[in-house]
Amino acid sequence: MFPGAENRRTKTSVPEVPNGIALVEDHQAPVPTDPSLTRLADRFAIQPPIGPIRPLGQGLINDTYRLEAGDQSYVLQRINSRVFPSPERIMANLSLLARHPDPSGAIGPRIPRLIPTREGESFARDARGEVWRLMEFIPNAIGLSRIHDGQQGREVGRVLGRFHRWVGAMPIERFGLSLPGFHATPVYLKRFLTAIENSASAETSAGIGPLMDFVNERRGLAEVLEEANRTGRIALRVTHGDPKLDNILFDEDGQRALALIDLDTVQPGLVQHDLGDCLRSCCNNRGEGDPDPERVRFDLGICESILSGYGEATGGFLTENDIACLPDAIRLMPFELGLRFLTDHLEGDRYFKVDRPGRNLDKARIQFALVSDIERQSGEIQALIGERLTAAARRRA
Ligand code: GN1
Ligand code: MG
Repeated sequence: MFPGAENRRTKTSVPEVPNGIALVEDHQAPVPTDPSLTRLADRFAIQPPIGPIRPLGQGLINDTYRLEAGDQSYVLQRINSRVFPSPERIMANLSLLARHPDPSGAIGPRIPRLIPTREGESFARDARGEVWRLMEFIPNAIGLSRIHDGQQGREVGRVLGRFHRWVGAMPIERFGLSLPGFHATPVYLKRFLTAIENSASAETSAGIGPLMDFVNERRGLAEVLEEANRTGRIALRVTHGDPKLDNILFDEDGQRALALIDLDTVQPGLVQHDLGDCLRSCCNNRGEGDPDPERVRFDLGICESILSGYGEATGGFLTENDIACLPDAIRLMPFELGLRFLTDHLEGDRYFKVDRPGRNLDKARIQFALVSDIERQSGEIQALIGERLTAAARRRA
């Protein structure tokens, strides 16, 4: 068991719940269902009567609800149109996944099934033009608020590896860009520099100075993956885009990873983004929302277990160049997310949902602290990659 993971079910302040992604809302008094939500849900091909509809999860972009209808549970979601320019493209990518079931049934992890509208469309628009879709709620599954032991870490690695192998066999040219520039770190860097220029000096001085220095010292990092792709060292592949821990569902014992959810950002990208992002999320065992950057650690034990699960599931899938870019990717993803949180703070919290002013700033500090801890342990991380991935790739080759 990893340090700090004791008493997993009793000590966590937010309990793990089915499809749970930490359902804080479940512990509040039930809120009467908004009738407009019920009318929306009724446009999809489900068995009435439609029961209660409650907020679900902690996503930072879309609005997500759980609803009961007939004897089934569903996930109703409004896609944030300020973030995703073309819901049609998301849906087209999702139908490509649905049309390429894994022939052996053993490789592809489960993904939520889409429920069409009564007219057979994959989504519905409300009166304001907002896009809504309905998915199955995967039963008997839980979300974990943290990784507690090596078994869970290996499962995370395996499920991501199985996903990559599965989508890796699909024709990448048929996947559209559902979120263009999603991991274009140099563009995020430019936008950050502009936001700094535009923000009032009082705000810039209020604790932002050291963060600006932190970013300035690492400007070169922003380019590394794009450069490796531009020069042909690493290729685009179909990626998940957002494989953070919240988006991996486990069985009720927390022993096996069953499903990958939140597939809006499935698109051509770099597997390094996915691996880096998954490690960024899972190896920071205090979570993105911890208030204290001093306590942030990149947990090597979790990293090792995830890499070993990924290596087992993928064997020789990654090339030696792919693997050589991973240490940079592991530093890059928390750097990128920190930049995104900080920029959003400077721009007035317009992108990520926040529960209070200053939240994005605190979250940026946590991501940057993670970058620093990764840098402190770069030798060990490099060694783990060698043991768990390079060796596996050579055995397969
Ligand atoms: C956002 O909405 P959600 O919570 O699935 C974001 C990810 C970040 C993540 C950090 C489309 O994901 O890139 O890594 O927050 N998604 C988008 O928690 O920007
Ligand atoms: Mg997401």
